[in-house]
Amino acid sequence: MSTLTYRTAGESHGPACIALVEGLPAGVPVDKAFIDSELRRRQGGYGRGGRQKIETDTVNILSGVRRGLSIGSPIVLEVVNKDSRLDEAPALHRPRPGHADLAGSLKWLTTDCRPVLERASARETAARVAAGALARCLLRQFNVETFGYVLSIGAVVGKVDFSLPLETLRAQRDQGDLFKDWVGCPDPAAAEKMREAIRKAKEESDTLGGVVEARVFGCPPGLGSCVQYDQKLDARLAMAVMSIQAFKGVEIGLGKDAAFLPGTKVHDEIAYDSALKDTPTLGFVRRTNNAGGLEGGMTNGQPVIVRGAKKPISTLGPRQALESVDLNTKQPDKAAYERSDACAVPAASVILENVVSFEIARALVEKFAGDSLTEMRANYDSYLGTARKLPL
Ligand code: EPS
Repeated sequence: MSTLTYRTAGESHGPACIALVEGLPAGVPVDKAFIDSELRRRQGGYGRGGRQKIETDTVNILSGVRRGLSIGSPIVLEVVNKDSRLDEAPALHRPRPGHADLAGSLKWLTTDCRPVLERASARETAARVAAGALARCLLRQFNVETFGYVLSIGAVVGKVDFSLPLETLRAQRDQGDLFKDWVGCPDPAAAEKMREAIRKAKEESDTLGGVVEARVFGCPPGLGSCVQYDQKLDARLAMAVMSIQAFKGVEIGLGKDAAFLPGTKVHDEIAYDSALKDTPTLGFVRRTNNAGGLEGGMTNGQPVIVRGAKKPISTLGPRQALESVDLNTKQPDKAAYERSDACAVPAASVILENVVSFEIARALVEKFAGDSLTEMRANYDSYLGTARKLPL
């Protein structure tokens, strides 16, 4: 089975973050400027700390691309760390509650949390965003588009009107200065309250989490599968989202709220509109999309809706340091302080958008497998053409 995969490597203060992407068909136009713009968005957001003033993330494409087109071989993406000082970075003995410090130190039998935190750091998401943005170069060829945004920060919850055109929502989401006051929420009133909440958290040396959502438009039906647990697209999305640093929850569509409602209020009734038969819905329309575009682990032609809940950053300012224990002395002490962010929820929306996109691209490659984009497109057109003729 053809598949699209990626692995990452790199420490937060090592020389670089790396992604190795395998299975991208040949002939996909690779838009380096787009990958760079996603990396730049990931660096932004109100509440980021000092690190982003040092870094200017851009991608170096080290293999698998010739004259702007993928050639079918493994693709190595590199994002260089300017703040590279892994050997000089000091040891850390007082684990931060909520971080990987304690669990990782016990796992690797050390009292220095440094190696653990270096790999557990969310810096790794630079590689994942690069891989996701590369996968979006393929999705683009099939008119599949992902929109990620911030739904809530702390107690402030936005309300987004999805009857508005996507360009309007994107313009609203992108309001503000990326490196000063951007919060990534397409509800201007809520965005202002989010800025205020982050300002207050910073002032109090505290941190804030939030909920981010990604919607994927233009997916044909039948991506993923119901036949085996590890082929269910919702399961794969859940794993991808839960693997993002600091994420503690994931939902598809209505998510956990579906458990509190009767079936009559949850399931999306099916209608047929022949005027829409040439769209990826094949004409099967729904008034609601509580399923979040996924039924039985497969896309149903409706937009895919995925949410992730991110906990507040676990490195708290010195004034708020939480109780911990010195791993060398076993004596009580305050948790170590490392330079960090007060809020990275806006960045998390960019990470979610790209991580979700990669999983959609993986499912697309599996269904319409081909060594080249031309072959994949032929398979895609043939499938949709046949599906439109049902019953055969
Ligand atoms: C992080 C700690 C901070 C964050 C980092 C994640 O890094 P530093 O210790 O270098 O200041 O800035 O996130 C990034 C570097 C990034 O690019 O997103 C952590 O401990 O997880």
